[in-house]
Amino acid sequence: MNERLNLLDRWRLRFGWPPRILLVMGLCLASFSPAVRAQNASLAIKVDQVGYPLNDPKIAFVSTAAQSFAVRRMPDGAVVYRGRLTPPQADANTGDRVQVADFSALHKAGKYYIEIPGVGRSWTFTVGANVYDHAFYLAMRAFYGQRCGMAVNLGSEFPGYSHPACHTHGEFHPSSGRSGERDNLGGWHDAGDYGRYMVNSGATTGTLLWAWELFGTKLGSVRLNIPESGNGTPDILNEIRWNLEWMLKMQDSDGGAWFKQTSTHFSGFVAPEDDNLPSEVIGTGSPPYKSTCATADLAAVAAIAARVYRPFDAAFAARNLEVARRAWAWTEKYPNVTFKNPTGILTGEYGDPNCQDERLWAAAELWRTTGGAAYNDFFLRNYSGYLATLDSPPAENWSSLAPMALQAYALAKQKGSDAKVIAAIRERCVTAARAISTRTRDNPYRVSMQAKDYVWGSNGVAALYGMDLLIANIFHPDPDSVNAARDNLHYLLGRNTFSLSWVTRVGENAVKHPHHRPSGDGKLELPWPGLLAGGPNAGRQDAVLAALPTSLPPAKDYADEMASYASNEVAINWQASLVFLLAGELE
Ligand code: G3I
Ligand code: 9MR
Ligand code: ZN
Repeated sequence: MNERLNLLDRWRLRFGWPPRILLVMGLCLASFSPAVRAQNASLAIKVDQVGYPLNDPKIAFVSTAAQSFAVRRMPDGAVVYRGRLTPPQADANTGDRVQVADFSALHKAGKYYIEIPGVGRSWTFTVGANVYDHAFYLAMRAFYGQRCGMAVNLGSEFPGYSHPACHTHGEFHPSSGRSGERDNLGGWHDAGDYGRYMVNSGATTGTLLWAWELFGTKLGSVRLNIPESGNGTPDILNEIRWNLEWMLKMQDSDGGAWFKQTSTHFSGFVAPEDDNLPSEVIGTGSPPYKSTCATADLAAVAAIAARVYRPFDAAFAARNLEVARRAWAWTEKYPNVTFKNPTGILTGEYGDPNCQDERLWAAAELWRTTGGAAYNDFFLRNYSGYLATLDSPPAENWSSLAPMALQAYALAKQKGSDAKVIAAIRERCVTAARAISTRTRDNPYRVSMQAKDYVWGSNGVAALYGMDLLIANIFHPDPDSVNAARDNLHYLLGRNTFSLSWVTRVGENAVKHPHHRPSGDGKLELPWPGLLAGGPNAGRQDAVLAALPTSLPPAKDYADEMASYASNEVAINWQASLVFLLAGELE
């Protein structure tokens, strides 16, 4: 011992501190320096890990007893704001006792964290202009990563995140009424699996096209760094077209659309190019083989595309219109052919016993695009029973299209629309938005979510609340609606009981193990970027969730585990709702 000390002393005198000791000292010092302390952030402090716009309310939550907080600047740790926490409020959906740290008065742009004596520090966040730009870029570009049938490469930003063309071998399954080869290359992988499903594509593509129609002035110049970038068409429309082209190919010559194109069963957790199961065009199993929900969704989406793409590619727009009209005509002949998995098919069912709401949506979009009286008549004959669906978002937006149908009619500026009906729809949306924003303000975590909303894909429900609030804000501008919409975004980006950002690679503590085959094939350490995980699900339809303590309240029924497909899967429909919400929040 003595000898070692002497050695050390002699070394120190001659050469200074040995490198190993310097390293240890460095680490000790570093643990006090704000730059690295983020690793020790306390999950009891919940912030939006992306950030807060400069002049917006800025609120963090604390789920452990404390009195005061400080906001510190990165990287030097200087205190820029001090405040007191509000008394705790019990939150039934999480079981947490929640205190509020309000630092809305902080108006200086920068990167910060919150510190609470005796508790610790938060993840870092930004205050400033354009805080959501990069999150929007990643979330929209995530669709590019889901492309099927072509090689994908995220480039130098995410080296190694690439895959060769996948699912290139396709064929008609006997349930389609046809046989033989049919590749239908294209489209987006639906979710963590590699299937392509028309009805989920419908809500997704419609939502994204709406984001363009409503917020296009903010989106037009966003470059997504995709193969089509620079071709003269805005990138968001380039990306959407990849899926649209596949949807168009799913239409049979009689105008009807097959339901889905998937393997017979889910593949293992392999990379897309390693899934060699044939991609089957799947139908209902008996004449007319096509499904009304799929066909009506195609009609709606193609009708929107017909007006959106007109300035950029008139021929493509015209093709969409033709598809939409023929699809609509097919649904008139077959108003409710529903789909169930045929024998031997085990992939997602997207079961829906009623396609009337899909038809209502198609009618509204066709009316909005063409002004054809028959579409208006159909809408006016059928809309009234659906008004109540505007009060809160559906659990499954892929199966409940009535809200989009009604909103489409009220957004249309079509000569000959029924003004009273438009007024009634707008009134219902605005009244709902008032109730939702009041409830959101009173909720301890300031989310619009109610206990019933913690279902499969609940994060999509949170995003849909945001979407409805933003649409209501178009009908009747109201800062409360905009703030409540953003509160739901804050929830998704980390201001939640888990202090977790549910968008991969967005925020310091983002979801790491989504149910997503390309991320989980064992070749990559971190998941593909920009993807929204499903979220807490009190239905608990997988083994991971089923093993959680039964006493957990609904908003806690979540696990960041790959095996939890019922709470941690990514899916294009809730991804699209996130993109819409982010698009609405861009400055
Ligand atoms: O709405 C009811 C609710 O009232 C009830 O209390 C609750 C009880 O469990 O169930 C709720 O319905 C659930 C519904 O999701 C809405 O959350 C169903 O049980 C549940 O089975 C259904 O899950 C669907 C899931 O497929 C299983 O069919 C999801 O909506 C749907 O998004 C999901 O979609 C899958 C595809 O099949 C395959 N690809 C991946 C995709 C995403 O996970
Ligand atoms: O990976 C599948 C996911 O995309 C689906 O949403 C989910 C429910 O249909 O099913 C997943 O596949 C699981 C299958 O249903 C049961 N065996 C385990 C599979 C996941 O590894
Ligand atoms: Zn594929």
